[in-house]
Amino acid sequence: MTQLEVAMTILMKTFDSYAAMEGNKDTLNKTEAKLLLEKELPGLIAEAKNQAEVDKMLQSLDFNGDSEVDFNEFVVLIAALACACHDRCTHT
Ligand SMILES: [Ca+2]
Ligand SMILES: [Ca+2]
Repeated sequence: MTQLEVAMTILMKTFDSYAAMEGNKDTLNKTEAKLLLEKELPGLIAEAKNQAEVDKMLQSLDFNGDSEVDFNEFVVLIAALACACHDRCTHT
């Protein structure tokens, strides 16, 4: 596999392993989503100043408003983070 393929596989596996912890195994509930962010994206959590901001971040992830984060919604977050990161890395 190429590096990009490996990266995509890791994304899917990471999502699946957290999504399978409780309830619906295809989606992240609030607890699972928070845990994933804390464990896998600690830098992002560190930028949030308080719990309310983390909650807001999680809420903004849930585009269809069903209180769960599905894989599509998760990928949008990752893409947004990658863009922000790319901007920061290439324009400084
Ligand atoms: Ca779940
Ligand atoms: Ca949702």
